[in-house]
Amino acid sequence: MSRLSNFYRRRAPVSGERQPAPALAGMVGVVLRAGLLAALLGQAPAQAALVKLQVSGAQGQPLADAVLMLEPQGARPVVKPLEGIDIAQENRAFLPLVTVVTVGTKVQFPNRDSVRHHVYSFSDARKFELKLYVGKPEKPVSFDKAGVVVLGCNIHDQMVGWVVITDTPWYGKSAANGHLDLADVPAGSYILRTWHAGLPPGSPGIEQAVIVGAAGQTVAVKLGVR
Ligand SMILES: [Cu+2]
Repeated sequence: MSRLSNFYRRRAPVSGERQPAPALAGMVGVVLRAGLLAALLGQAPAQAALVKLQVSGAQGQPLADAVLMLEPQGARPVVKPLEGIDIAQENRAFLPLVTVVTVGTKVQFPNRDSVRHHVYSFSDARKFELKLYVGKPEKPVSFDKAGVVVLGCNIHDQMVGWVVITDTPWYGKSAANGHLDLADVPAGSYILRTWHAGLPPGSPGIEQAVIVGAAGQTVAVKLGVR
């Protein structure tokens, strides 16, 4: 609703500006022709919609840093690895605390502290260790399998972080208000998987079925996280 009203506000003619109507009419024509072409070729028109997600905890409080992944029930499109992803160590903590990447992404672990860290994971999705280092380790760590990786440091027991690896292109992290928008989601049937650091250790996330229509979808996710 707010997007629509913004759209009209932006397009409202001011004195001297030409009316946008002919350009809009032209765009509608192009969209209709694209749909007709797809129908003639026997394909469903690629309708992509906005999915609005809201994550809350046991007391109804908004949950930040939940990872939401919309997994298609049918064929899954190939995902591209992300570029330039860093998980830093700063003030003896992982930054960011929670990172979500696509399968095949290589992550650098720069140490921005003056003390040495020794980053490791014992998780099935990716076991590794970066032995005592300062600055940038020689090689990035490649995350090639979907799942959840718990990061730790051999020197500082209190350090903990998470990497969630996904093989769907529709994913993200909830904001401080628990909200996440996923854009350009094709209409269809999905499993929405939601993971949060407050779920029991080893949890792959909570699943719920979601149908996305041409007009999009709004989904509330409730986790038993306090
Ligand atoms: Cu450390």
